[in-house]
Amino acid sequence: MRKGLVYKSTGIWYKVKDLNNTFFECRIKGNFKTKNIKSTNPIAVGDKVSFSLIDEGNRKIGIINKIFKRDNYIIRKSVKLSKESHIIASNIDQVFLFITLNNPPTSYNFIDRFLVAAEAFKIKVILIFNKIDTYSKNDFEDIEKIYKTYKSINYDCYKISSFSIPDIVKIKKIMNRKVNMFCGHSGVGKSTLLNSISPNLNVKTSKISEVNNSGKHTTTFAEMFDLENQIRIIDTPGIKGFGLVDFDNDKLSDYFVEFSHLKEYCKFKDCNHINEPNCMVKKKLDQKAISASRYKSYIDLHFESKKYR
Ligand SMILES: Nc1nc2c(ncn2[C@@H]2O[C@H](COP(=O)(O)OP(=O)(O)OP(=O)(O)O)[C@@H](O)[C@H]2O)c(=O)[nH]1
Ligand SMILES: [Mg+2]
Ligand SMILES: [Zn+2]
Repeated sequence: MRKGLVYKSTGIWYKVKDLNNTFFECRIKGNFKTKNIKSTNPIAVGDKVSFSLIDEGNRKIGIINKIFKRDNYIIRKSVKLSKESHIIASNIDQVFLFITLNNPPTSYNFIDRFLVAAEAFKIKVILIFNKIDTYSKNDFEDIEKIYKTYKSINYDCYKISSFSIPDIVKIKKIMNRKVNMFCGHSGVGKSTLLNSISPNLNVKTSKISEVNNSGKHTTTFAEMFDLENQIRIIDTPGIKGFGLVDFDNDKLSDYFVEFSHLKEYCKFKDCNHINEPNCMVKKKLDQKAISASRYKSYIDLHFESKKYR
């Protein structure tokens, strides 16, 4: 029996590195199930597993027989009503959420959904405003607005170009000795930044479509890479929608970090911050101390989770 870490999963085979740094191609038995989590993929990148080797023709492959408990994971549904959920990666130290203004567009709603999913596991999210070299003066003002929304509620935010050496050096520094995950829509530049950080990887990238400013889903499977300084990066396929999975509506306001400490000043302990009198969140919203876009995302998610559960 060997222990290993999953570097890539196609749903059919898994690339697993054992404790001696040897990679094995692994499979799972048909009846393999993970407890309590309904996901389309029983095993995800970042999972710690054990496996035994068997002969297949003239080579050895692994059969995964156990998955160790996940510290955390990022899970999503592709569409709101879907029952199928997908674990993108597990056992992550921090996530880099890539945001672009219009090449492709990234909405507040998408960002906030992602932040809620990560906050549910207290996974640190770093917001990367990429492609800063492409913006006009007006674009830049718009991106500055989004940047300030998140900077002011204490998320780490960086405005970068994936082609700027000082930016690459800066980002690489905060990745040292960590498992870093790249997320965002297709075409935001996740694989490009990975190549900039580690040019010998030569990961595939492609231009976004000029017709509709959207990416071409170039990366098709999440994959982890080992870099110098014990940096691990998980590059992931672009995601369109981010449907929340298994989240507790009562906890939603805790996952909006700037709301969570206001709750104790609301009149009602179980205040939903919607129609209740003497609600501190609403008061701060009126005073513009809470951003309207964040509150709108909160309302959207609140009613969505009530409706679909
Ligand atoms: N000008 C400019 N272009 C960039 C930057 N980052 C990425 N790009 C370009 O954006 C396009 C898409 O980049 P990818 O790295 O393939 O995007 P991705 O996020 O990996 O996309 P998927 O794999 O489809 O999810 C490529 O043409 C890159 O050259 C940047 O900072 N500035
Ligand atoms: Mg990619
Ligand atoms: Zn309230």
